[in-house]
Amino acid sequence: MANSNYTADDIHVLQGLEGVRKRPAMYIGSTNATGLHHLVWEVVDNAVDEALSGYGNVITVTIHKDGSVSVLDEGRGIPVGINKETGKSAVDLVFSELHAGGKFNSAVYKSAAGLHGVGASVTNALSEYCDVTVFRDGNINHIRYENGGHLVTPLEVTGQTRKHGTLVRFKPDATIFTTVEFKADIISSHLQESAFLMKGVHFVLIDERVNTRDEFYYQNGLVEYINNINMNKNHLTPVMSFSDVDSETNIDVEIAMQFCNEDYNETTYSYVNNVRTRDGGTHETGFRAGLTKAVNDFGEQQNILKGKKLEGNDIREGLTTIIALKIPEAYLEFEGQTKGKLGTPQAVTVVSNIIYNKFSYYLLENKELAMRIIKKCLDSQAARIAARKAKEEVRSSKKVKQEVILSDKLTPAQSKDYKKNELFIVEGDSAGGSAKKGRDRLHQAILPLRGKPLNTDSISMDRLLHNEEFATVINTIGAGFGQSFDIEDIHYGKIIIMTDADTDGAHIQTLLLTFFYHYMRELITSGHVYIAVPPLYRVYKEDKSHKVIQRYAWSDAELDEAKKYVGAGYKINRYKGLGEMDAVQLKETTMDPKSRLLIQVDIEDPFLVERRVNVLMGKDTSLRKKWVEDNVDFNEVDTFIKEVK
Ligand code: TSJ
Repeated sequence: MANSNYTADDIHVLQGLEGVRKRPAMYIGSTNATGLHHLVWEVVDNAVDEALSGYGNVITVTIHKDGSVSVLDEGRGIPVGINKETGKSAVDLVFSELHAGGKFNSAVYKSAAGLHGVGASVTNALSEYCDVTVFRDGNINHIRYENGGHLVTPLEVTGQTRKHGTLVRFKPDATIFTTVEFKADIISSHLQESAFLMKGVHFVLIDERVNTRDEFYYQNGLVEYINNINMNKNHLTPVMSFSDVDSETNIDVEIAMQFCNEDYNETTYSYVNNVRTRDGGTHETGFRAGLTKAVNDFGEQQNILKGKKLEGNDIREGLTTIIALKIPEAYLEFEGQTKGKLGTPQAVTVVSNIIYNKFSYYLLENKELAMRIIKKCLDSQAARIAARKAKEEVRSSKKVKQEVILSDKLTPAQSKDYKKNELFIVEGDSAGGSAKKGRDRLHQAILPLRGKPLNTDSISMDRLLHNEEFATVINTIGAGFGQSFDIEDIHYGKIIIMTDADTDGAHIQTLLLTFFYHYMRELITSGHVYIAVPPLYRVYKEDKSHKVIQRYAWSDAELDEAKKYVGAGYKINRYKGLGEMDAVQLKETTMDPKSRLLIQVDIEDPFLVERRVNVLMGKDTSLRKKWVEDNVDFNEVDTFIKEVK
């Protein structure tokens, strides 16, 4: 528990906020939509820490009409006492000194804010205003900053109250960010993730712009997390959950997992002290070791393995796992550039022993279920061995690799230098025609799609293979799919999805991405999938000698620039679809590597992707319609997608 002998002197004064404004990306990663939302996480994380220490179980985030966000908790309230060294109040230090917050947080398990957080002062530094109200010891205390953290209303008691807690409201500085529009979807996803990890805490999101209120509260934490991820899947087992605390290190382990049919992927999310470890680490290593041993030992005891040990991969096919650890500060170690990987060596044995002991017991207690799991593992093993054998035969027989029969819809590239080749999957035949004419014949191939592709989120393999459109995509890419997908065999270095910049186009993108996500996940994770971004406008005029002056624009801001560049007497084409561009225009704006805009698809946030796949692709169509209406905005780079190339 947090010690309450806190004195304001414990805060060490670090440095001012000017540096944050000079180099915002150093503190929040970027100044795009992702960076913008970081401002919210910095504040929310502090409220979450207070709840983790056992104070307050409701956290309310409100998006206001003026573009500000407020966060309210029901904790003890940030201390307001004066620090002798600086003469400043503790709350003032939290907002005016870098990293001040973590310095006086003495919780046993250092969590979100204390671990990698940069602190609420960064949010203050990047805000137009930041208004703080602390309800504490019967008083309402208020302090306010404006213009990047300048104190405008010093701390004062403005009234009496019986409440306790902290309310922080801030408005991001529009001169710093490329967008200052908060997305309810992104905030909601973050709050839901926190709610899954902190059972018993209510997370409320109010969006005053559209008058909505969502609440996330889970009594069964990780079990409900898995139910949520797997809601559209065919379940082989119920969600199984295991937890224990290691007596030597006090490392607290919670694991929930579920096997699904017709899913060839392994999905694992791991957390340490409520912070996602996106690059895994020692806890995941321990989990894999313990799981593999438990299943093999059980199989051997039951005499069903026939001497062939199961590999980890055979076991984890179709398995979804959440691993959540709480590690005391003394044992905490992180690795990697972004500190996303757990390094704590003790976590290997701790997690491995817990999953081995508990899951072994579970298998013995649930024999019928255990047999179903083993059967699935044996099926995966058989498929893996068959695939390996087939490959070796192809290699050893020295036969020239059989040419795949390519669809007549495909306009292939001439080069056999696969890494340099690009496959454009194009919406509609007419755009396909222009793309065919405008392409670089040597390295660019065109595959037009007719209509909407099939939603592959909840269909059987068999139906997938009977779908001509996807069968063609699989064949063209040339590396198999599902279990037998092999990234080494892909025939294109870049797979580029090219659709109209409208809702239908967005839907087609999502359908294709869902397909890749389920059946060729490595294609996405290793960075081979891109989305082409066609321009929204062409501004042009002919000068006296009939020479055309023109410029394309991808946003309204660029449109203004383009008008200035072309000068008086300009005309504007507003492109509603790819079909409105001729081959030359399509080439120079969207296909030519020298001038096009591509976005690389990156699952940086698998949680968000999973959630979107569920909402967008699931059975509930009303959810999908609402989401598309709320979120599809082509003037902005969406978060499904990252990193502009
Ligand atoms: F940091 C912040 F401004 F972003 C922020 C902090 C925002 C919000 C919404 C809440 C909080 C916050 C901080 N809520 N609760 C606290 N708790 C403390 O700062 C606190 C209170 C009492 C004691 C103590 O030892 O008596 C210690 C701490 C760290």
